[in-house]
Amino acid sequence: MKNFDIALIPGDGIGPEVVTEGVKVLKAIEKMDTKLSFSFTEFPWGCEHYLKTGKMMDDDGINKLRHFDAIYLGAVGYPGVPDHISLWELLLRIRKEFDQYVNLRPVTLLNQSLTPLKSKTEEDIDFLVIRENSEGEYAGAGDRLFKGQPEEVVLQTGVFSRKGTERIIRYAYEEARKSNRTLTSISKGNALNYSMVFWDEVIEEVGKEYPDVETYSYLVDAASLYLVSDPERFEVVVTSNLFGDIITDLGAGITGGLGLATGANVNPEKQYPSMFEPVHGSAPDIAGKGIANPIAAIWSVSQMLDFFGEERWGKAVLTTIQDMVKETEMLTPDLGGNAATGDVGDSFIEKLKI
Ligand code: GGG
Repeated sequence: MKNFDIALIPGDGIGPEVVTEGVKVLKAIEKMDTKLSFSFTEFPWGCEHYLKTGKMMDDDGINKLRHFDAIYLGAVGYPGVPDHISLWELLLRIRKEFDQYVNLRPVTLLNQSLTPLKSKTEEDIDFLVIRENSEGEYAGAGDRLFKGQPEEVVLQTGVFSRKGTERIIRYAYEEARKSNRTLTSISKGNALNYSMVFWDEVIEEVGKEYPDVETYSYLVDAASLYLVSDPERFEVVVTSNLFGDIITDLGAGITGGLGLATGANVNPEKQYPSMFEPVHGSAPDIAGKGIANPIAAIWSVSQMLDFFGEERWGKAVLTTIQDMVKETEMLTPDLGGNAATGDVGDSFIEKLKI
């Protein structure tokens, strides 16, 4: 019997609603597979906690999370708490403290009717974005001088270390090689004349170790155009922290929206727990209405199962997602249906099989 210990951080807004459905799926798997069990410990961290205590998480929160096999996060951010505080004091803090330097964000069209790109099919939009997740533009380095004065100056510094850049590019090359796909690097070396020139150099250097992997390199502006006009160009994509965040929202836009976008924050060496989350935020406008789409959060469960080495179940969850989104009877309003969050979760469990 294998047991996996999971820390739950449902967070804010629709976070708790969608995490409930993901946990339902894990509990259903436990019932169907006598060799697997999951235990859950919930942490009530997020904006409500901040408004009560002045902290997004406990002071010793990182130590509390350290021993778990995985962290399952819902969403962070809510009116009344500045977004940069909710992000930096919880989500980004966990990514950094646990060196979750790989962010895996699949961009896959599950049903042709969901893309605004009229001529594109499911075969045309299917790629994996590997986003650098520990430094770059999200280094948190900078300063604000002469605040509020005419001479005010604000600095936000990107940090691209050789170690950080090489390891993400190597990870992406390994993924492309393993799956026999092309690798596309997205950068901006013509304008960002230190960081992105360095990024492009590292792509070239590491690429020499992978002569079997066909490599392309695009400026982020050109890549944004191709993502809309010609998404079939992309198979495995590697890019920096900020570009990865932006490009995967664009990816969500061409595949049916953020209700279908998942992300795994991975520490590949397994020195620390990895964290699984839907890409979407807390969506305060629909929180509490019972209409949030739980599919991205359930897809995160599939990524978590793959990460645990339970690929059979990871695939079963993904196949059920694909079937449900194709059938289109039991979908939430963001995908044109009228089902409630809990009904989508219940129906998912009825369909799930290995
Ligand atoms: N699901 C987690 C969440 O609330 N994400 C919101 C967000 O703004 N994330 C930014 C990022 O992934 O860098």
